[in-house]
Amino acid sequence: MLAPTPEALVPPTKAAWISEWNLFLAMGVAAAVFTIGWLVIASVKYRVRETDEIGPIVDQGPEDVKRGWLTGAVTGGILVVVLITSILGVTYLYNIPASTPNHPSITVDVYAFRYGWNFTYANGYSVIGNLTIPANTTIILNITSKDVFHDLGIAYLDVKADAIPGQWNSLWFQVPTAGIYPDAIRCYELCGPGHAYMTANLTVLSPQAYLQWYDGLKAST
Ligand SMILES: [Cu+2]
Repeated sequence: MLAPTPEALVPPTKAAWISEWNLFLAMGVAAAVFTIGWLVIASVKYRVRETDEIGPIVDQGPEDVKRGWLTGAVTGGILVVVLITSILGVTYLYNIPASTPNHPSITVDVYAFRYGWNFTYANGYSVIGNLTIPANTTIILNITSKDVFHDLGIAYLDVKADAIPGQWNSLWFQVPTAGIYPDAIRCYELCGPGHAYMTANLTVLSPQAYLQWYDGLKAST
């Protein structure tokens, strides 16, 4: 089974991050064009000419107040749009989709340790270094640590959560394409000399193949 290119993967969580990023980029570019553009126009339009008589600075009264309100409204508008979309994006990403009979989700407990990842399934099957999941299914990872702080991240999917001893953190994702993703799961919190090698493979099967694999497992400790 060949691994598809990372670009082929646009799971919902990643799509949410991409649209958030694009919006911030668009607003940043708009703010830059507005600010730098105005700076250039103003410095040409209001430059000192030889014929100018230098006098005291004159308060322009209502004109200045109008400009002040306009600047405030533009800045405030940008901030409000960024705030609302951030709240919507974060709410979506942290709201784990409900499991339904038609779209059942799969929960796997993840125990981080120096230096590896243990994945424990609902039937008690436990494995180190490889997470097997079905494609097009909501996967929920409940993550904790057996020793120090770690951080589980899957760059292909744009998901990441801290692994903290005595605490459970959750994340969810879906992978649209079956394939094997070597070392897709990595630690993102410096945890000791073996940190760089603290990886695990992600194996994504078709839902039918996953069921077959899961049914064939014998619970191990
Ligand atoms: Cu680490």
